[in-house]
Amino acid sequence: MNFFLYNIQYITFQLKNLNQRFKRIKNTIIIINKDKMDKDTQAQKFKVVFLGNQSVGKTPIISRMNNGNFDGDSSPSIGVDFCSKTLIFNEKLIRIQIWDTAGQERFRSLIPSYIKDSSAAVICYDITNEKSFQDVEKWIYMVQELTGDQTLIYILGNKIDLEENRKIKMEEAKAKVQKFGHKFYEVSAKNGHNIPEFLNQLAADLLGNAK
Ligand SMILES: Nc1nc2c(ncn2[C@@H]2O[C@H](COP(=O)(O)OP(=O)(O)OP(=O)(O)O)[C@@H](O)[C@H]2O)c(=O)[nH]1
Ligand SMILES: [Mg+2]
Repeated sequence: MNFFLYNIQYITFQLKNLNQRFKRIKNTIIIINKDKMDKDTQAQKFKVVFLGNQSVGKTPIISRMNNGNFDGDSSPSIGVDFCSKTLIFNEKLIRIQIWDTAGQERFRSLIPSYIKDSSAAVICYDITNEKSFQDVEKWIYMVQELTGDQTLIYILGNKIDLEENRKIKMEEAKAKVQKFGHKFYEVSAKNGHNIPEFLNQLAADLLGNAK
């Protein structure tokens, strides 16, 4: 038995222990240290693409999801970046490949091929920036044109730590998003608000959709 399988058995054992002790391990995410993962993991893999106008905070949201940090000095993305996150959800191993696209217009032509390939698209806007919210609709149409109903779509309103500068009311955003039937979260990459909840939902939906 190789080292990786041994690790999984050990983790499963620990999960069962936790289950007995806290009786609430189901539907919670446990992050696995990526360095300890074998490359030939049995994890189910899903591609997720992040979309949205420039400066809405896509890269900081991804960093917060990935390593729990916030870098206040992040610079605009160039092209498309990639990272991978492995986690356990409901005792299942899941690997999410995250594509971080650049919001600047000059990189737009790169984006469609990443959308076509993805199980989920996360469309972000900035609650302090009206244009970024208006453009959410364009992003939704772009995904739908390319994939029909094949791709799960999530809408994230970022920067809710800047409540005093809010331009988009939560009710307004909810109404618009519900019209399209997508899931919606207000988050903050800066203080981490609602990021675990979003990640939990994403993992549940991806596994729920997996055949
Ligand atoms: N206060 C606050 N600032 C944030 C938050 N998320 C991002 N920012 C800031 O918003 C600015 C823009 O962030 P970027 O990383 O350029 O956003 P992006 O969407 O990745 O932009 P592109 O890569 O150009 O598409 C940076 O100064 C971030 O520090 C947040 O949750 N709260
Ligand atoms: Mg970026």
